[in-house]
Amino acid sequence: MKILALVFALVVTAMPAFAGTVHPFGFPEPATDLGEKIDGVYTFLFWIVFGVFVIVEAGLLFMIWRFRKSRQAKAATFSHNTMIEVIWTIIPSIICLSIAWKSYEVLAYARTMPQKGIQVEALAYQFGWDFNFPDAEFSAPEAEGPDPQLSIPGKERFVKDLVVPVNTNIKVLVSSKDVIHAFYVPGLGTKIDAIPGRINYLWFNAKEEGLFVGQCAELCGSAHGEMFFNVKVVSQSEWLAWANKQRQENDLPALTQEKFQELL
Ligand SMILES: [Cu+2]
Repeated sequence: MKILALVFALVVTAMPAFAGTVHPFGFPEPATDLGEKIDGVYTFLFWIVFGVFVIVEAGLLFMIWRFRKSRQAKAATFSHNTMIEVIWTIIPSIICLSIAWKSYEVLAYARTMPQKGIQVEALAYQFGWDFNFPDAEFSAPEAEGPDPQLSIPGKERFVKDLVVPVNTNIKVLVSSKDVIHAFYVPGLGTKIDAIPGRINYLWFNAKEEGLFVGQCAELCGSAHGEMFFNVKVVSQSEWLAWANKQRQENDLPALTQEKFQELL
């Protein structure tokens, strides 16, 4: 009991330490419907696990107390009970089926590419990313300077920005030039492997403007931990201006508003 009280006291005294930290319990607020749906699966699973935990632990504690030695408890000798076996088959089956239902619903949503949207090719290599916009005929430029968010004292990081318009379907085709990498942007709820010789895909539609840090999430070599990129979500007019700046450098005419609408 003393140990339990000590653990409880430690937990309670540690609580204020979490105050003000970034999401001590749970995930950052996702900026896409996809991220919200994925969090929904997590929450659903959490409450099932929590319920099972409470029931099992309460049962265990009750058994320890009820059949303790000082009560001269005697072990039962029966080996089968049809009713209990039926119950412990049916309940877990229902739980597994409901988890599968909920998961496949989100999987189907994530894996169904929308008809319309801006197409992006994300090509991973050791150790960086190329982002091409095949329909708009340009590629994302190299970083202009060290990234203010990801650079640390003594280490400047040059991070490429994938700039995309807000409230727009972004259809990303993902592949790799060498080994297996992964396109992972936690704030947008997107993650998929980049496999050489194969084209994987995902899509997202960011609901708010902002900077979302992405990273390679497949151990790919010595600088795997440096494979950052940013997804910069901007307004549609800002994106058009940015796209036209890149097109101008390729000696291409500026995209008109009509042409832009066609891309969406
Ligand atoms: Cu990588």
